Amino acid sequence: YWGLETKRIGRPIRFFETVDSTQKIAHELAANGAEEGTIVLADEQTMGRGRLSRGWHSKKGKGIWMSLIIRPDIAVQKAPQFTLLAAVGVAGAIEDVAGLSPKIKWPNDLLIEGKKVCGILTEMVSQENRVLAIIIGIGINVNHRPGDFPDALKDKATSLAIHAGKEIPRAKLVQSFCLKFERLYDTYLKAGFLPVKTLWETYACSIGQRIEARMVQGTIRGKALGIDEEGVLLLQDDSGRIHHIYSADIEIEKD
Ligand code: BT5
Repeated sequence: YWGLETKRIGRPIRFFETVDSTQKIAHELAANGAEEGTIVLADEQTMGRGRLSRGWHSKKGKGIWMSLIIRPDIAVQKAPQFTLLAAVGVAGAIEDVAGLSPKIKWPNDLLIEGKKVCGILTEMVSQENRVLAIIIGIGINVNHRPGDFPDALKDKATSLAIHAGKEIPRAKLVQSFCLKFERLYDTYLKAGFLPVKTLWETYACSIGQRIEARMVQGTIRGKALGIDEEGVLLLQDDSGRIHHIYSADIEIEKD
């Protein structure tokens, strides 16, 4: 029905018209033994969430609101790498299906012309430092027109249709994402994060630039040097000191 060419990813896809959050449902399924590759997909979310209990605007019929369950046997510290892996998968699917060139802003945003078109939320269930399940929430603004966004998002959000000048078939995007993600994931399981990192770098927009990293502990300004072999952001402040950033909101400074 979904026309998938994958072996595991998107098998099955559990589709709902309206849910509070696909992330919440995926957590429940994962706790009840859902198999790796299961996707929860919804046409509308009434309580879509971002990081740090922020909201995610998920208008009915306009986007892809989905959560993917995977079960790699890895240490918990590696789980954030899946935000980067998923971002590469989404970027590739957008190129293929919409013919657009999105940029990835570390760690979890995809941008088109500086505006957010996709956000990713990676959460996990673990036991004794090992991952039991990773739940990757992905929100892609697909067929919104400018007026479909609430006022608070008008200046910072965009959709694929706005840039492509036409509606984009959502099922094709899901298919393409599943295939790309499965290939990346297989590569990751065989060869580790390095090949994913190399691909990620071809899409990255914040590297080499002056940025501001806002964290719970405070803000650091400096130059983004790149990511290390674990996916951690390296930020050099004006005194030359290099900070390892595990999670933050990044603002690219305009010159
Ligand atoms: C994210 O958080 O970007 C992660 C978003 C993950 C959403 C997916 S949808 C399927 C799954 N189920 C869920 O419930 N969630 C996941 P963060 O980096 O914290 O960004 C959140 C911020 O992005 C908000 O505070 C807004 O400023 C902005 N925002 C909200 N909705 C948006 C939208 N549709 N498009 C662009 N920006 C948005």
